Amino acid sequence: MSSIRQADSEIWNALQAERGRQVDGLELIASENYTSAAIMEAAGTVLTNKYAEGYPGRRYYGGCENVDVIENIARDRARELFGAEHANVQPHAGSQANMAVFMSVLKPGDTILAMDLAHGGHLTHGMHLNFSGKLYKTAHYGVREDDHLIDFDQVAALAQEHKPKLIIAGASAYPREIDHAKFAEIAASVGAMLMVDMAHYSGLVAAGIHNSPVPVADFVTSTSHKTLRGPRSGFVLCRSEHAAGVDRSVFPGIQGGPLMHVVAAKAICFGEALQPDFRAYGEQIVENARVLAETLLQGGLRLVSGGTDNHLMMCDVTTVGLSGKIAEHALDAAGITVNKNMIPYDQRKPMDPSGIRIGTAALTTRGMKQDEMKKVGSWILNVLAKHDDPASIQAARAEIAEFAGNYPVPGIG
Ligand code: DSN
Repeated sequence: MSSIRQADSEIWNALQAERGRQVDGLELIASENYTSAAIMEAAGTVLTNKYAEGYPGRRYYGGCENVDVIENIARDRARELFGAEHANVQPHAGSQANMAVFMSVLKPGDTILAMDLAHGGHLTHGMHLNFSGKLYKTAHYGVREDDHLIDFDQVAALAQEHKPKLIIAGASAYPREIDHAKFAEIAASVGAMLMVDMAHYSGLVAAGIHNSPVPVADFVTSTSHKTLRGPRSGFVLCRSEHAAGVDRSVFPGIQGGPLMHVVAAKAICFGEALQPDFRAYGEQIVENARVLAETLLQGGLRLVSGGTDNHLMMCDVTTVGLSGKIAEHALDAAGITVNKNMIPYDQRKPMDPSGIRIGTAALTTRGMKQDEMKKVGSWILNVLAKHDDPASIQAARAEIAEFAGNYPVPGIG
């Protein structure tokens, strides 16, 4: 890092400030985590210098003998970890993984059926401003108003009505385990293919805690940086019959040269997730979320679906007289990072919704357990209660920085 300091003080200063933010604060964004030192190092290696368009053994550039070894290891580990017939580890991110699947099986104007963004879905699941909503006709299912669980009667009815070519399961803001087999049954009943976007919970699938979509879905996509704890990137798993289509779709369909430094980092991530201790990490994420959710419920927050059985919870902060935006800002000022989020049937607008989304993966990586979650929950409740009292917020920030200092961030300290 000293070369950055010498070469570019502006970037160095911002990096140092970010390092301090990550060490001193409580990271509760449900889609974030801390990579191991090895993964972070891999992302900063000589591999960033190498072009490798194509696939191992079939490249459009010379000098690919070493990156071939790396990509083959990444693919093999991804297949082993998730029990998949085929893996493509080149997508730069989750959006590209989803786009690659769409491009391999859909034509513009085809219909997809996916979860509504306002109920917990993702932008690439047919949101009208996203490429997915512009290129394809989209029908959206949601959760029931009374219990906030996926409304499978609605999914089945919409599938019958719209006869989608592709059904998408998976969500960015859904606090419950998803029944992939049920989605597969509905897809089969209307002759649709099934894609599961497991980006948020792929670490829980790898740990054997969340049911795996791989045996029942035609395609499974994921990012690698959320509960899976790898570098910021994506990948696609699929059945052998779809392998050539997905590969062609990633390259040359939507991407040029893969980011080989990130592919190496993904290989290390898959290797780490194959180790026996990854299961304990996954179990602790879920247990931490359960305890944090209980603490927040006891403190008067309403939780979407009444709790959680994965790594995240959706809190309705209007029950304590706040909006999501005000809650996010107050928590940020105290060193607690969350994101404001729409909750199902929200009456407010996306830029100032009723909810905040909270996840426990990153704090679990720092070694925090149930007792720590009770403390974190109390800080959240106190900061929300004193959101307009700068002295209280500053006092909480100091306490949190001292507390957080006891839990090292891998690769940072
Ligand atoms: N934007 C991510 C999230 O925060 O959930 C999903 O890709």
